[in-house]
Amino acid sequence: MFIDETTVKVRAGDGGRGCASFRREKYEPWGGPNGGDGGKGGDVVLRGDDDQNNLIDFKFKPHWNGERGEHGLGKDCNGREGRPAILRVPLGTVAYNVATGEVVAEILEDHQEFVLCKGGKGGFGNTKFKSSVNRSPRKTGPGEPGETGIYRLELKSIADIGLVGFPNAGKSSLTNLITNARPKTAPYPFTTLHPQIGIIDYAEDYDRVIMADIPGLIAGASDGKGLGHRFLKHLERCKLLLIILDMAGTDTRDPRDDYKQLLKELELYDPALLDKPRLVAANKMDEDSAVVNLKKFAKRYAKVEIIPISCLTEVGIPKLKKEILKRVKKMRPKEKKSPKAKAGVV
Ligand SMILES: Nc1nc2c(ncn2[C@@H]2O[C@H](COP(=O)(O)OP(=O)(O)OP(=O)(O)O)[C@@H](O)[C@H]2O)c(=O)[nH]1
Ligand SMILES: [Mg+2]
Repeated sequence: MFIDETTVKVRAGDGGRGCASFRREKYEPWGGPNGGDGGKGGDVVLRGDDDQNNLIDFKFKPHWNGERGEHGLGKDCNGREGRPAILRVPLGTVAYNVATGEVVAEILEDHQEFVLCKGGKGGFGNTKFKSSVNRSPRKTGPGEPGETGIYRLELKSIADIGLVGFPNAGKSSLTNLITNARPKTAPYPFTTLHPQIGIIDYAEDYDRVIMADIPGLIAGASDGKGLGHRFLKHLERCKLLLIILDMAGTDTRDPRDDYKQLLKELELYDPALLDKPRLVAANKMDEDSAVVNLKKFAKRYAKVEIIPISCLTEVGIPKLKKEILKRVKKMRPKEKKSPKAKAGVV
């Protein structure tokens, strides 16, 4: 099961109570106050974890509580801090506060932490209430309650490029061919039911590009047809969209209409997706009908650059891989070089 949206109810630990106690020893029957403070309650923390790839853990365990801080003890012993509740989330997780709808955190790196709810402070022991006028206070502080909240967690995968296409266009075949991911491929629609993230390894360039294969889109996806727009959020972080067209028209559709429909569905989900750079790959070029269709397509979309490929014969695949790297490199934020490095000193 792949879960990319879920709600959690969290509660940080309460602070421990302060202690009222007095020093009592042999020959010291009226010693001063020595009650320790209560410990702080455990926080509820989101932590990025590279090994997680979906939010399934939180679907089955939606309640997370930080531990209560221990109460203070006599002999000036402070209570132990409560252990935090750590929610290990996949990279790309966004947390929304359900009450306000605000984004409270975005976890993008391994081990990145964000405190969702703070544990309550521990109460003071009676030692802290000692003053010049009250040498033996019995007063202690109660621990503060821990914060609570309901948060929606949403996973928006981190990938450089996202595949967009109708079912059966060959998205998963391409993913199998050029990345380390092995999604299932089959001649029926909706073989891929959830996003699959793969890495394209460019060993000769010492580089790698992350690609997301997402379930196919069909006309009317905005109205919930097929798998609808459910998985389009995984395209939001992509630098480049790779549109895969079944140029052979195997499912008796016209690739020209497919292209138009795909762009329309992207726009209906979020017009910002159309601002992302796109690359169009015409797949199944090994079939005769594809050659004819490609001519027609090129005529209608004269300005669109198309890379003809075949996942079966691997024609055009090296060119596509190169083009992907070239475009992704362009989109990466440039590293600022120090003036010394520029001058070649270091
Ligand atoms: N002839 C030919 N068939 C191909 C080519 N690429 C993929 N196919 C076939 O097309 C069918 C669908 O391929 P998939 O890779 O599963 O398509 P998909 O786009 O991932 O489909 P969904 O997961 O359902 O959205 C499979 O039977 C593949 O063998 C190609 O270049 N040429
Ligand atoms: Mg697929």
